[in-house]
Amino acid sequence: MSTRKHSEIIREVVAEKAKPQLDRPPMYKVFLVNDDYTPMDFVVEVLMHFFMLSEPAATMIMLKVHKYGRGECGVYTRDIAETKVTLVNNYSRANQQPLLCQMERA
Ligand code: TYC
Repeated sequence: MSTRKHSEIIREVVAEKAKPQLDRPPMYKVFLVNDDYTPMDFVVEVLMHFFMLSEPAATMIMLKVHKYGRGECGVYTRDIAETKVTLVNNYSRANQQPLLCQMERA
């Protein structure tokens, strides 16, 4: 064994391995899926309430979903995206609507 102190060696190893915590967190896209049943007004209301969008912005996203099948509502960190998905799906079910909100890695 060398003469170096055990604590010195440990400090060196930890310093080598510890990655500076500078990475940005992974981001997730939250989007709505089209269906034939949910009223357009309900979707606009959801977009305004849960995604803090103005009525014109919410209407544009709703129409995009209606036309193309799905549309992005926002990009968030994982916890926030999961919370929005859960709140929107719970709210939709509580109001007897099949509106589907999903998330995926951005
Ligand atoms: N397609 C629905 C209708 O015609 C409207 C709608 C838009 C539903 C977006 C879901 O995510 C959705 N009433």
